[in-house]
Amino acid sequence: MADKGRKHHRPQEGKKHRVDIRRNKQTRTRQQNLTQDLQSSDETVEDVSRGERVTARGDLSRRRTLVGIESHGDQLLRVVDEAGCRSGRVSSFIGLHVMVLDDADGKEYACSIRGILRSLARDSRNVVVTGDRVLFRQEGDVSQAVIERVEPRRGILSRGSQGREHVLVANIDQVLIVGTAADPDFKPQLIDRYLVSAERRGIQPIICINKIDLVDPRSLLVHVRAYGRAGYTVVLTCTRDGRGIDQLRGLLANRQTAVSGQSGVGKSSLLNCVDNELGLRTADVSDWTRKGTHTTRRARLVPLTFGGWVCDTPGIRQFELWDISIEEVDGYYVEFRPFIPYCRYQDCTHTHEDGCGVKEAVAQALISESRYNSYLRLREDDIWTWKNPARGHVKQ
Ligand SMILES: Nc1nc2c(ncn2[C@@H]2O[C@H](COP(=O)(O)OP(=O)(O)O)[C@@H](O)[C@H]2O)c(=O)[nH]1
Ligand SMILES: [Mg+2]
Ligand SMILES: [Zn+2]
Repeated sequence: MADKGRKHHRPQEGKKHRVDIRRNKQTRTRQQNLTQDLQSSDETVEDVSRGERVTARGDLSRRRTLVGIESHGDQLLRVVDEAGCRSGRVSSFIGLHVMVLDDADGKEYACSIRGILRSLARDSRNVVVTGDRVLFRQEGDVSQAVIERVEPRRGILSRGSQGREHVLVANIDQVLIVGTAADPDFKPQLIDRYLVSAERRGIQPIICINKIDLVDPRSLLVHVRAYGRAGYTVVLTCTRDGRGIDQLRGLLANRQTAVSGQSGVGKSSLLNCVDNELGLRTADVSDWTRKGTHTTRRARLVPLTFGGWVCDTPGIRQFELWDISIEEVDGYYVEFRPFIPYCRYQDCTHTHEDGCGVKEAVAQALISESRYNSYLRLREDDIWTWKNPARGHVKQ
């Protein structure tokens, strides 16, 4: 069997690597070793697919500690010997390294990924993602470590890319949808797109309308009421005079939050206000000009000093409604739901039909006009065209 692989994983060789590491040239050595580890990990995948002999061999199994595979929903998980493993959370990606924040000592470890994990993932881009809970093992006495296992995910934000799911961040409790009262203009239909996306994923949304210093806040009341009646939490904020910041801080404390919203709405400014230790860059001009490259940037977790995490999610334009069809959108306008059963036609679109329960509810002011209008606009949006190339031009 895997002669090549076995040779590569001879324990002596592994030991030699470790001895090679000198503190004075730590960075350089570490980089080489990580690259090497990524290569050898890939060969481990072959070893495993060829049978169990790898685990049966004492020396090898001690190094590889492969015990088995278990399935959890649609995820395949690796069962590892937890002795010697540490638990942590993936905070970011730097080059080839996955940065993992250790639960116990709060330090960040640059990790590589055990090759077998790649063959367990349905998609190579989703092997390890920001927010993942992982078990990792330190190898040698430097801060070189390997991720051994990725825990089951919940609360995922993802986007579609060529018909496949690309997970942006895992294990979030809620999504903060940031819009503006002005500059750029207040766009309820955009907020509603994010809401539909959050509802689709079963993630609790919080709506934040920032820059209220630029308008008379009373002009927002009709919208705030509509969201409130639909059951959403709305917070009005201003980073200039601090209105709403305490309330926002309370909503973020001890929770893991993905922050969504167009560039320029004040996401970074808001986060700096709720936690002035963060020092995030704001009004980054390159954020505007590099729109195209946003999609390749990975999400980064930022710990809050008062507990909890936030994550600025890039690639937001693309991920919004990629896995939702126009026919199911009405169900994600949560306050429409009670009235849909009263529609005469089962496939009612609530636009032109007679005997429509939703339109009736709008007429009786049981559903707000602003939300209903945003529903109509969403249906007319060209996102449905690029989602279904057959219907027209494919838009990136
Ligand atoms: N008038 C006003 N401007 C704000 C407010 N919050 C942020 N800004 C400005 O909006 C611009 C974009 O802010 P930034 O935090 O970089 O937005 P991001 O792209 O969403 O992270 C900056 O020029 C900020 O100074 C606010 O409450 N009121
Ligand atoms: Mg920003
Ligand atoms: Zn209807």
